[in-house]
Amino acid sequence: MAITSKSIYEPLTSNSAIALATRLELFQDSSALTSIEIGDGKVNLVFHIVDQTTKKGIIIKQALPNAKVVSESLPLSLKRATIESNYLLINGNYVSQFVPKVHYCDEILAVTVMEDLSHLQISRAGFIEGKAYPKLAEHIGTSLAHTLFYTSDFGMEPMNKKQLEKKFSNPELSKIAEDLVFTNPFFDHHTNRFEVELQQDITKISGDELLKQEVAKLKHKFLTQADALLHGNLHTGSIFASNEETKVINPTFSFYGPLGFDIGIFIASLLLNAVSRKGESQQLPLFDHINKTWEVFSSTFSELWEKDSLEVYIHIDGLLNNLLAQVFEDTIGFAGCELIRRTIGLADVADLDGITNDKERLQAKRHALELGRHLIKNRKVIKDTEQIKYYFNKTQI
Ligand code: SR1
Repeated sequence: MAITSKSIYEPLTSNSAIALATRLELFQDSSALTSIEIGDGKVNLVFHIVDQTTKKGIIIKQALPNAKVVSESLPLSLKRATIESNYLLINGNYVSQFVPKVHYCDEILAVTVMEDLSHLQISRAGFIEGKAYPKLAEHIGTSLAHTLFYTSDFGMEPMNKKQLEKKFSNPELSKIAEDLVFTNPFFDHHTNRFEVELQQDITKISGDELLKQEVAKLKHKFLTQADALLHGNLHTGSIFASNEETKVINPTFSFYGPLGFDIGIFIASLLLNAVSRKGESQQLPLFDHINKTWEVFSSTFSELWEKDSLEVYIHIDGLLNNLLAQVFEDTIGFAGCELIRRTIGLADVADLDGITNDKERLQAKRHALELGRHLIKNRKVIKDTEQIKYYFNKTQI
């Protein structure tokens, strides 16, 4: 569809968003279109365009310039919109059922026009409400296995993979993760945010040299190990779901990184919800999700390895098992870092900060911090997801 892009960037308005939807001929009749801006107004503009006759909708997402997060010194480039579009387009080739359909993208306008997912709910909110999402783990495990396999050297010609890696170079957004996931929470950094009652728990973390040595190793993997195309921010706030459907969104942090990072962030999200729940019966469904996610990921990745691997060494005994064992170890370590940073770092999660009872909230946060420490330090001896539950129970405050 030949749509002449603007020659310069300009923020959309509700009217110009409707005009864009009209030019794209995404609706039979544009006369009944309405547009509501539903974004945060700081980092992105998000327009929900609906045909009031058919009730059909689309989303138009536009990156805002000079969006600043973490500190004024770290502006986010408009390129993040292109990273997002390209991740969704690539995943549309591998697992179209698990990403929103992209109708149009425009690099100059920093715009992605995509499928309306209003019939789904952000899974973090659903988990907090106690929803089960019976198919979520299978969907995420399947999605990750395909994306990570087919964008790695195992499933993509190394020359092509190196080209794709360059296309997904995302230094500003990667820097945010380097700082917020792997650095600031382990030092007394001004961006950390926590209740004063947790000061002793935080001093225990920043004073734990052995812990920081292990976090440094995980950070180095994050910085240097360009295994496959990651979503880069796969927490439950980036996943729309229902009992039947799962759609991964907001891949603005996408880049080439270690195979275990996305899985670790997702598992940490499930654990953060589990620590917020009282009683084993409430917590068990999250461990079922964790078990299922790893089971589906590892079995699907193994099937793709046997079916489509380009690597001549694939039939060497033990290579795949060794790789999956290392990915699992890294997954546990990354999950531990995410547990700590979501508890005391800049970017909190509603699972914990939505607990209104002060005593219960602090108890859940102490549990998350202790569990995070134990997962990082014991990741080499944790050999299956059942052992995650052992450390969860061991660190229950
Ligand atoms: C202000 S950006 C901070 C965090 O929010 C996003 O969800 C990413 O996880 C990032 O670390």
